[in-house]
Amino acid sequence: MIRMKDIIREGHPTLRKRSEEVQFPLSQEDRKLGEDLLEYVINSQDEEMAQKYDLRPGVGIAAPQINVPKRIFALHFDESTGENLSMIAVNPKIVSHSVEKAYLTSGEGCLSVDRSIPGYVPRYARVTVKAFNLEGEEFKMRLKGLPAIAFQHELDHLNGIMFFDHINSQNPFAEIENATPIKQDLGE
Ligand code: 4LI
Ligand code: NI
Repeated sequence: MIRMKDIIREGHPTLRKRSEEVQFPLSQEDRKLGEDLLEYVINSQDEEMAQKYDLRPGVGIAAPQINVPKRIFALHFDESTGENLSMIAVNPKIVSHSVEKAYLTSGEGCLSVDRSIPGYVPRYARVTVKAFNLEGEEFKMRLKGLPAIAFQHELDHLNGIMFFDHINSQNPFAEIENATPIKQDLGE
């Protein structure tokens, strides 16, 4: 089971590396990695589990965040987030995206960042993505809203990019052209 002590924090060099593609068929180890990542996000959203094991809540976590530089991440949204999506994405990619952008009005948080970094993080409003599941089957889907933002946040981790790299350093709350603000209440 992944705990907060297993999650590396900003400043660790692995968070700045490009992670390696995963080869199929998946090794037992890679399969376990994917399952553990999904288990973390599910448990972290369960108040009892989160308290008991001191897990910070998240909707996404990527393998490099536990110091494994492989192209795998997990996302989980349940009814309480107003979405219903759970995935383990292996070798994920964005195949196309909207011109329109979107951003969370409350900014973004990251399990590898222990401080709150204010500012708008511009993302594509809609993305069409492709990835493989643990069985090695390719899937394709269209995402919008928070799932689209989270997918881009986690894909960035596989490329050594942190969310704050995207924040306007002159003015963190500068208006973003052609963007929809997303007011998201999570956690209740
Ligand atoms: C409890 C139970 C307010 C502040 C609002 C909590 C279940 C911030 C938002 C959650 C913010 C759940 C989240 C992300 C933000 C803020 C991630 C709470 C889990 C809110 C997820 C990857 C950015 C994703 C919306 C600095 C660890 N998650 N909030 N950003 N929630 N959560 N991100 N932003 N301001 N990060 O953090 O999983 S994309 Cl679901
Ligand atoms: Ni993150």
